Amino acid sequence: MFDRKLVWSKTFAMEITTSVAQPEPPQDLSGIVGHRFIYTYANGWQYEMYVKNATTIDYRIHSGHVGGRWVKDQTVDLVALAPGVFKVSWNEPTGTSVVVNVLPEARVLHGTIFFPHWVELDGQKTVLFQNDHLDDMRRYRDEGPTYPIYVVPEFAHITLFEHVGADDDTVIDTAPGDLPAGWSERSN
Ligand code: FER
Repeated sequence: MFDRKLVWSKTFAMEITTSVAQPEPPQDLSGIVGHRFIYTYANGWQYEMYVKNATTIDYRIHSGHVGGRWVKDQTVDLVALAPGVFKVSWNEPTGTSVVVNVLPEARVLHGTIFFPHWVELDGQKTVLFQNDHLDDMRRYRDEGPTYPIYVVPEFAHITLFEHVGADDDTVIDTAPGDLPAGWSERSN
């Protein structure tokens, strides 16, 4: 069972174990690698992320400004900030940058998306299976306009969190719009 007090003490009340010489806390990523999660941001946007391994995610965007977009094999930086507290950061070929903090046990997520201005103006250009259009995305990125950046910081509730195993290309292999009706509403 989820022991809130234990998680609180391990997360916030633990003694200082880092130093300038050793700033990195213990890196146990087993609570997020090989997991799929679906979450809905406070603005209503629904996302699905699969942490394929310690450096790679696949994802689908079920609704929102760029709903329908999906991506495989995006390289990310993934770290543990504390036991059960994870941070995923990356930059897309479109120029969009994303930082997502994930607390699976608490079902809390906070994402900050930094969209280039061209994605704010015409997000539909990015609504596709990005892997088949990487050169187009890089060209749009380089054409801009980049500024002003559209910053979207939002909390989300994690509605589904499940272990599906690492490095499985079948976890996310279908466009968001081609899934059975209500597929992303499955929760646990
Ligand atoms: C997320 C927020 C944004 C996320 C992905 C994005 C997989 C990607 C945005 C984009 O490239 O348009 O929580 O999780």
